[in-house]
Amino acid sequence: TPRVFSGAQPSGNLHLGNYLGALRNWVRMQGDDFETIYCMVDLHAITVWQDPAELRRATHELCAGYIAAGLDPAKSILINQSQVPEHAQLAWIFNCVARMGWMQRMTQFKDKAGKNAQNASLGLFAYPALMAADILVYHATHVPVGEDQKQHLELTRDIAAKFNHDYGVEFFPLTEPVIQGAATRVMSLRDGSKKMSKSDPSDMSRINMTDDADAIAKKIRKAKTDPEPLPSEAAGLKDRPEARNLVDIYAALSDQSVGEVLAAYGGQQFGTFKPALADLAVEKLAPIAAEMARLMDDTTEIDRILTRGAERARTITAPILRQTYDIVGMLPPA
Ligand code: AQP
Repeated sequence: TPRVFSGAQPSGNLHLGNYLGALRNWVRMQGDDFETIYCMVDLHAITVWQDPAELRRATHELCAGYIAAGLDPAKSILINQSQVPEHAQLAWIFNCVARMGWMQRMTQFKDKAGKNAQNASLGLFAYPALMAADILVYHATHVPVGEDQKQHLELTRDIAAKFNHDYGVEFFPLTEPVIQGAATRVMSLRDGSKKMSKSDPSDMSRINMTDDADAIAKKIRKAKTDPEPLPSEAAGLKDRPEARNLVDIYAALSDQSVGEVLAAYGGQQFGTFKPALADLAVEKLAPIAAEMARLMDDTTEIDRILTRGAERARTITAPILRQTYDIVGMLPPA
C-alpha cells in the first residue's frame, strides 16, 4: 500500500486554512488504500524561537486538533517529530545533498526571513531538507498539503533524485504532492492577497480551530469584502479576492463546488451571505473545538498516543535510516 506522510507545526493557532488545506484531506486518506502517518513537526517550529512552555502546550493542542478533526490513532500513526530521532538524523545527510542555491530560491524562506535574512536561523534556511527527511525517512509517496507547500515538495523530489544519482541507487522514491479540495489556499479574512496564517499578528485575520461560535460569527461578519453582490458564476469572482475567499470557504465546508454555491447565492449581498457562512462554519467547527478542549483537559491520553505512535513509526524509520547509512558508507547506527 502507498504510504502517506504529512504534518503541521505546533506554533499555535491551528486555523481554518490548516483544516481545509490539510487536516480534512488527511482524514479522508485514512483507510485501506493508504498507510497514513501524520506528524507534529516541532523541530520545524523551533526554526523561529518558541517559548518552551508554550511549545509543549501547542504540541499537545495540535495533537488534540488532529484527533478532534478525525485522525484516528487506530488507523494512522500519529507522531511528534522530535520523538522519532531518525527524522533529524536523515536531515543531516540531506543537508549534505541539497545545494545552497536550491534553498535560496525557496519563497517561504524569503517570506519568513524578511529583509534581515542574515539574522534568520540556519535551521530556517535548512527547513526544506528536514521536510524532505520527514517524508523520505518513511519512503512516503503521497504528501497531502496546501498550495503553499508545493515548492518544498519539488525540492524533496530534487533531493531524492540527487541522492539516488550521487550514490548510484534507486533508493528514495519521488514524492507526489496531493493538493485537493475547494480551499487549497485559504486567504486572510483581512487581506485577500495574504494566506491565512498562524503567525499573522491579527487574530481577526483567521478562524482558529479553538474559536467559539461567537468568535467565528464576529470574524466572518467583520471579514473584508467589496460592496458588490455575489456574482452568479465563478468567472465573476475574478479580481475579487476577498469575495472569492469567502465563497471558497463556503464551498469547502459544505462540500459543494463554487458553481453550486453561486447558483444559490448569486445576486445576494454579503449581508445575507455572511450570516449563512457563519452558521455553516459554526456547525462544522464548533464540535471540533469542543473535542479539542476535552482532550486538552488531561493530556496523558495524548502523551500515550504519541509514545505508541513513535514506537510504530520507528519500526519503519530505523531500517530505512540503517540502509541509508550503509549506502553513504557510514557504520551502522549503534
Ligand atoms: N492558508 C492556508 N490555506 C490552505 N492550507 C494551508 N496550510 C497552511 N496555511 C494554509 C497547510 O497547512 C499545513 C500545515 O501548515 P504548517 O503548520 O506547516 O504551517 P504553515 O504552512 O507555515 O502554516 P501557517 O499557518 O502559515 O504558519 P506560519 O504562520 O507559522 O507560517 C500545510 O499542509 C499547509 O499547506
